[in-house]
Amino acid sequence: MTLIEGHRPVTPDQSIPVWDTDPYDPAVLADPYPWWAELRERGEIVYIPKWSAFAVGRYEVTKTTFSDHEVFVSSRGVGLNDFKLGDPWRPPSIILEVDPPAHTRTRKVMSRALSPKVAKGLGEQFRAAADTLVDALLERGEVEGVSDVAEAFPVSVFPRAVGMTDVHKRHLVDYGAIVFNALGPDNAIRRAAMERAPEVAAWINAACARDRLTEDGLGGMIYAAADEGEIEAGEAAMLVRSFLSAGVDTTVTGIGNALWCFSRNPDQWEALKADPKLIRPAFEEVLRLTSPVHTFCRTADRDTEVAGHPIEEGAKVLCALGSANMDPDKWDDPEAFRIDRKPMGHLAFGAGIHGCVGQNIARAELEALLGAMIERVDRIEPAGDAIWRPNNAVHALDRLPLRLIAK
Ligand code: HEM
Ligand code: OVM
Repeated sequence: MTLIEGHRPVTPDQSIPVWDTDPYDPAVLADPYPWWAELRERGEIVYIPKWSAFAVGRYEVTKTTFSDHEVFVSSRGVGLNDFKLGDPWRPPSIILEVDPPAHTRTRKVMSRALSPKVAKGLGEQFRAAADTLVDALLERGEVEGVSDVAEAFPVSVFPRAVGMTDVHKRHLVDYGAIVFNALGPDNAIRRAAMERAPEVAAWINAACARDRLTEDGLGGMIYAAADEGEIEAGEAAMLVRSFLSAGVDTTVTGIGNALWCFSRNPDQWEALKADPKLIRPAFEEVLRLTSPVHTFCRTADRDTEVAGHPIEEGAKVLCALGSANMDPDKWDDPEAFRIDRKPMGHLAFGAGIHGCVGQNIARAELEALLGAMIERVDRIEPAGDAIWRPNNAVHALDRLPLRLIAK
């Protein structure tokens, strides 16, 4: 058997179905729904020889495995590569890629900076920016949903919220895609991302320095925690890096996917215009149905069991969050986009101690944008085919031509 760096061959227990497939095949990544259905069909857990990894995709087992942080650790990486077997491409995140007690300390600082109260305050700025953007879009009528809306909005508000004084929009969007592609195996997609990584990562790392940030933004709050002695100055820079890793491409994807949902379900747009209270549940439904982050992995730190099947120490388990969000045993008519569903317990923001610490900010961005849109946009129509962009961990559009018709 060949040794792939960051992987080691595993002999799965006989009770575990072996599936000769590649979850990171570009065709699967571009349209993961049939693959997810087969994953759920095949069992509670499957073994994928191509990457010496296990995979789960039914709702209950995915949630349980993903949130069992004592056995299924994050410190060995939340991608396919085991940090114990090969060095990660960048210094690990000190919130995402650590376990308690290290995690508890950094998480506290990040939770404070991204609290509901902070998000509420930012919401007003977000809404003003959204009003301006939507007016400009309507002047044009035909727009490219990904670049003109999904990318344009977060880069117009998030760097300012962080307090960045110098904004390279392209690097900010691309860094997220690189970080998420790096979670996959050494395939063509990851290699293409890694080619651009040195230049983009160098810019990002430099942008995390204290003297590149204002005092009154999210970044300033992290450095204030360093002044208080809660964390080291070097750790502050690393936590700002986490904002820039997780805070842009995710919301870009969430917005793109929301526009895709509404442009393909005009009755749901009508329902949203008729009842602004549905904005929040509508975004949760977008997240459930499209899962912007489709996969994160965990590593078994000791011999254990998944749904009664033994697996050994060092086993990587690919947790298909997107699949859990489509499990018909959990969701009634899962393929339907219904903005009044209120999909409590969806896994698009993860679950457990690592559950998305930025979710209040993400919701505030979407609330501002959809709020501005329902006041101005009568119809959102497809103006061409939607094209998905394969990414090893993100389920995102590459292109979404749209026609926006003003009220
Ligand atoms: C964690 C998804 C927006 C910052 C996570 C996790 C998921 C996720 C699934 C769990 C990772 C794990 O358990 O291994 C999303 C989605 C977003 C979004 C779908 C938008 C729609 C944001 C934003 C920020 C952010 C806007 C920053 C402002 C983080 C951080 C973590 C995280 C720092 C690590 C938390 C920890 O390990 O304790 N996100 N995220 N995210 N997210 Fe988000
Ligand atoms: C980080 C981070 C957090 C969440 C997601 C992510 C893989 C990165 O702390 O760097 O993207």
